[in-house]
Amino acid sequence: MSIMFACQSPIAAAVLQLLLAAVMSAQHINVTVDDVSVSLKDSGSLTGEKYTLGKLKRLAITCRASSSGVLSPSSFFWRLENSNSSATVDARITVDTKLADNGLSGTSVLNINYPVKSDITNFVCIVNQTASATGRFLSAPLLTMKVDGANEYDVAMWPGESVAILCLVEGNPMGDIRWTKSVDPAFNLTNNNTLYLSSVSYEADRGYITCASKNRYGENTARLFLRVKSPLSFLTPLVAIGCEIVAILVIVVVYELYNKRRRQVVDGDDPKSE
Ligand SMILES: *[C@@H]1O[C@H](CO)[C@@H](O)[C@H](O)[C@H]1NC(C)=O
Ligand SMILES: *[C@@H]1O[C@H](CO)[C@@H](O)[C@H](O)[C@H]1NC(C)=O
Ligand SMILES: *[C@@H]1O[C@H](CO)[C@@H](O)[C@H](O)[C@H]1NC(C)=O
Ligand SMILES: *[C@@H]1O[C@H](CO)[C@@H](O)[C@H](O)[C@H]1NC(C)=O
Ligand SMILES: CC(=O)N[C@H]1CO[C@H](CO)[C@@H](O)[C@@H]1O
Repeated sequence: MSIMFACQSPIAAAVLQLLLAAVMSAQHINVTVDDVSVSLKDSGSLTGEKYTLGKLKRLAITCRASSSGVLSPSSFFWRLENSNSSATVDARITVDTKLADNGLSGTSVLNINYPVKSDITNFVCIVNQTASATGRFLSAPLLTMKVDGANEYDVAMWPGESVAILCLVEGNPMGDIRWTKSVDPAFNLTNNNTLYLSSVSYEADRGYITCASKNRYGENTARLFLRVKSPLSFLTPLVAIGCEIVAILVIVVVYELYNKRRRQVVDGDDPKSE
């Protein structure tokens, strides 16, 4: 009966078709998202590690949806994982959605200009609230070493002191943590983000401390130099002060001898004449 009605009235037929399309698109949406891998560039520092994503001017995550019904640009919605608001609230992020001529499929590209560390998260593409897929900004781990909350590349310590070195890892996926000491190849601590060294010594601890992390997108390391002072190093300033005292004494004695000699010449060999 409805088919008959549709055939008799073109307007009614069009309405029916749209309703049907809406129902079908809700049932048959197929979303795929391209994984994008990001390789991080070392900014070139020697000690300590600074990683910048800045060399990548733009990152694109693509969400493809196909449907048995009609899609529109507003069918696509992007958000960050753990957030309900649109990803495009961030001015660096734009979305470019293109639909096929028949409206049955579409591609929505999320563009991130000048990616920053906080972009290392999952972006979620939702199509008409019925299908969603996660576009992952995947990266090799980023590492930062901290001592007492500060980024450190060089830590000076006296023998006997203790230190807790924290290695922060950011990555997607996360990655492991491995610690090494340049002075002790047998040293092995894994999967603990804190390296605690109690009562450090010049022989056993002075050198580079490195933390490394690897995932399937790559490996990065961060290191700091643990400058344990030599137990004898307090002597150095004492020796320097001693040398200065000797030098001053020598100058004073030489000057006195010279003066005495000059007076002897002037006064005619009579030092008691003062
Ligand atoms: C639906 O998604 C699958 C991957 O899950 C893909 O292989 C297939 O080509 C997609 N179908 C269409 C019509 O795009
Ligand atoms: C997102 O919205 C849902 C309900 O719509 C709410 O339960 C949830 O707490 C919200 N999450 C965030 C991170 O705002
Ligand atoms: C370090 O220890 C872990 C387990 O604790 C082990 O899997 C790994 O092979 C060890 N590495 C070295 C170099 O000894
Ligand atoms: C990590 O190392 C710290 C300091 O040595 C230690 O107190 C802690 O128990 C370790 N944690 C794990 C999970 O091994
Ligand atoms: C909930 C939601 O996002 N619905 C959208 C589904 O797609 C139509 C266009 O086809 C949009 O107008 C709706 O806003």
